[in-house]
Amino acid sequence: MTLAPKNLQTIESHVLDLQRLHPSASGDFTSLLNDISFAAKVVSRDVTKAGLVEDILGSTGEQNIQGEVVQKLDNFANNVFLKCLGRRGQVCIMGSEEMEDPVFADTSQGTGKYIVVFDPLDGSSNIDANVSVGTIFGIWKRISKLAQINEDDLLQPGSELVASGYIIYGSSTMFVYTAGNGVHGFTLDPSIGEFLLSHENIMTPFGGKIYSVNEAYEPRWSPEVKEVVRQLKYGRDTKGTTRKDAPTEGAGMSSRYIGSLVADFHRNLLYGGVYLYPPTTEHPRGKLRLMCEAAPLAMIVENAGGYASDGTGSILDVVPDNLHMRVPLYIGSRGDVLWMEKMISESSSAL
Ligand code: AHM
Ligand code: MG
Repeated sequence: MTLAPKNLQTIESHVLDLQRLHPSASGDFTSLLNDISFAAKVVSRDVTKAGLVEDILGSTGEQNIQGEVVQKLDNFANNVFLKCLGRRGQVCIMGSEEMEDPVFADTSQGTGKYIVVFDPLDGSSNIDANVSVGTIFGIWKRISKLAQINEDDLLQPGSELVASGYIIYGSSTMFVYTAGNGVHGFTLDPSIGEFLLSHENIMTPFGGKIYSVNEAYEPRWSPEVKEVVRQLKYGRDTKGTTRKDAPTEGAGMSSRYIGSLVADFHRNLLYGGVYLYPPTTEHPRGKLRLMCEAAPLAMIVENAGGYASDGTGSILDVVPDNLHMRVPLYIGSRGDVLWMEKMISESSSAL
């Protein structure tokens, strides 16, 4: 018996197919995605052998702009992406969760058409315990002339993203991206060093059975968030009335929380479900960052049929006021997120 190989399309050829749909395309976008996939392979190689290499685990002893402990691998991944992105001058600005200020890149060899914002290693507080971590990226287009690039080019809402994606360094390494033409997942085959198409056109269920939230923060939530999570859990409100307008009416959901956004998001995208990081007394505007976490994942989820909200409206409509702006995040199955948004905005407006 001969075994037929599964789909052997690489991410590079997938992006090239996309480029062919736009005959006037310069190839800048294709080469930028190639740069990202190359950086992802380098990070994957080092994350997966982290426990074996001396002096790579643990923290650097420093804090980032968010006041969070910087892991050595955060720094490493950040440097890899900075080095690899825009090698042909396609990128004019790079922003990273790990750097206070954006980097204005050398565009002398190219068009400087794109802005890339990324979280090089999300969930890195889990890394020493071998839990899945990830990279998240968003790509916007410059709006000003090359010689006049300014903050407006960087601070664009998610609705202006031209592409976004994430890489999950898990039991296998996966690259998931969208350029507005569906969401496609590629699994790294380490024996040939290529990301191969494994999940074509991912669609997320309208309603899910999983909710993901750090429930230990319950005492620090607003009453409306407490009520939302209660109804996700029990399928009914405090008076025993069945959860209304919900895709999974009447049934309580199950809970899964890794504490690694990419991993929680990826699982819920495939199985259906919601991830939420609501405001807490510690983080009244939410903990997660709009530009390098919430907006790129919002583009992914919307292209997979889901939805992302800040509790009042679409994440994609939120205009950043700075590179590190935080937002509350409710993301995943469309029906469930719309229901949460309605619950939260109705009770807030009743106050
Ligand atoms: P990070 O970018 O510094 O890793 O922080 C983001 C992470 C997410 O991956 C995760 O979902 C969340 O923070 C967990 O936060 P908490 O420990 O407060 O539940
Ligand atoms: Mg992060």
